[in-house]
Amino acid sequence: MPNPHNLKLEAADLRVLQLPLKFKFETSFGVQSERILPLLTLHSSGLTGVAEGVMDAKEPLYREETVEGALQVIKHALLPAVLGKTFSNPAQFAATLEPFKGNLMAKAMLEMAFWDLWARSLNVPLSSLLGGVRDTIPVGVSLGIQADLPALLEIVAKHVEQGYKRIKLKIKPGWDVRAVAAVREAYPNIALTVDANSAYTLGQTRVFQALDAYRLEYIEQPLAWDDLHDHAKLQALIQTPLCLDESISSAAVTRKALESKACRVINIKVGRVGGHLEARKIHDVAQAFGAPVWCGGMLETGVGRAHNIHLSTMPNFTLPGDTSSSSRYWTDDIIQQPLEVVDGLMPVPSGAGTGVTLEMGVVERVTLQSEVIRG
Ligand code: OSB
Ligand code: MG
Repeated sequence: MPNPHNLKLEAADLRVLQLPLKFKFETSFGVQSERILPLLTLHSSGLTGVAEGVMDAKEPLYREETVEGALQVIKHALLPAVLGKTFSNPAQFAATLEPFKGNLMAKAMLEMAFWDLWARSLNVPLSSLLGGVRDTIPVGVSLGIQADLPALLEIVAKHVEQGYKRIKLKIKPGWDVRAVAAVREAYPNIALTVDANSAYTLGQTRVFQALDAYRLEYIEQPLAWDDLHDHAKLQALIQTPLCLDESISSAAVTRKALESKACRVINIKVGRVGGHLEARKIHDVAQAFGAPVWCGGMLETGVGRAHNIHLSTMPNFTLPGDTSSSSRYWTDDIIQQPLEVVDGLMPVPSGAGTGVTLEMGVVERVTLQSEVIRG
């Protein structure tokens, strides 16, 4: 065993994978039928730490980062800053990346892989190092825009029957109040939310005033990804809590969002905010404001899904997250362990680190490009 207080990063295995989704996922910004994702493995004294990136494949439609842009930053700035160096904890590791501005999804890959490596070196689950308090996490499901209302009611029925604890509907102008009204009529009592992925402006406030009638838990990211000010204006005009996703890039932004009443609920995606340390800070800021948080998803493979699960064990993750069963998304996931929801609860993997291991046969089969970089 290496000295866990001194992890020398010897090499990085950086790949790009292409994985077909079982379903077409339509949001206000586009239709996705596969994921193209970077996968990073950090090596130290025979141990590994693994993470995936959640940036857009080619077009920056969710936020600004893309896979090729991230690879550039990872290869030319982030990995050179850490490879060959020795780190004794995630704070020290994150401090090394701190001078680099933005590129939070790229940075998150390195930071998350380091946490996994560190937890494995200490032989404990990632959740215990993060301060987790649960061994199962409550989860809901995020359902894409459907062809028509019968198709929507059918897919909602299927997931309600599977026991998911909350149903989230993707909305866009023209697929909003009618869709919500139909689902609420069929299911008067389910926990229901909507996610607009920034598709509206304040000029469409009437849509959200109409949605107030349907007892939604919250409305996720109705307005522009970088506009807290208009979210605060909208929040003042409606009863339903707003939840921010795209807008929440750091604990500092979270403080401003909650102070200015731009939202009352926070969606945390560890892959979006630069890693577990920042995710935990966001969790803590929200808790101090009395605002619940939940863990969002980016259609992750089992690798990112496992990181999300460990993150979700922290105490203020009181609302169901989007980390639904791996088998919903993938015919062959890239990890060996199943990550399956039972009665709306996802078990937290109990092994060291994320508790999941790559299924290298599948990884090799779906690898588009791969490179080993040494310190
Ligand atoms: O806004 O939460 C989002 C997927 C891709 C990009 C953005 C979002 C989503 C989802 C799916 O809602 C969540 C999941 O099932 O992983
Ligand atoms: Mg969202």
